Amino acid sequence: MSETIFSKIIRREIPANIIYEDDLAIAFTDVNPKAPTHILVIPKKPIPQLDAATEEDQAILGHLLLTVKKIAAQMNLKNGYRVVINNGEDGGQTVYHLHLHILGDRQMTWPPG
Ligand code: DGP
Repeated sequence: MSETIFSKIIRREIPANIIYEDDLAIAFTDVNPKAPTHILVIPKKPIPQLDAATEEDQAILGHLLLTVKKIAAQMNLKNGYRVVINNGEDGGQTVYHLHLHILGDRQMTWPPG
């Protein structure tokens, strides 16, 4: 399994603005925000990317989406928000620990760049 900067955030070895945590997931603000609200939701299990998830991870993947919804309510994103998973090189993934971006508090455009 992979070891990235996000594993260090989970272990509190480097600082992060952690806004949510439970047994399976943790969420913190993105260090390089692309919207006024930009949060990363990650599993504590270091799944490197969506492509590496297996049937065994089904409950974790579902949990991550429900956690997104909970955090959106916590952050008062009443007008909507965007959820993004960058997978692999063409997807623009830079940190190989699965993460869901929550972007909010501005109007998103489509298609994304
Ligand atoms: P992605 O391109 O989908 O792999 O996004 C990785 C995101 O992680 C990127 O938006 C910046 C963020 N990031 C990278 N290193 C750190 C860090 O040390 N702390 C925090 N809070 N965010 C980080």
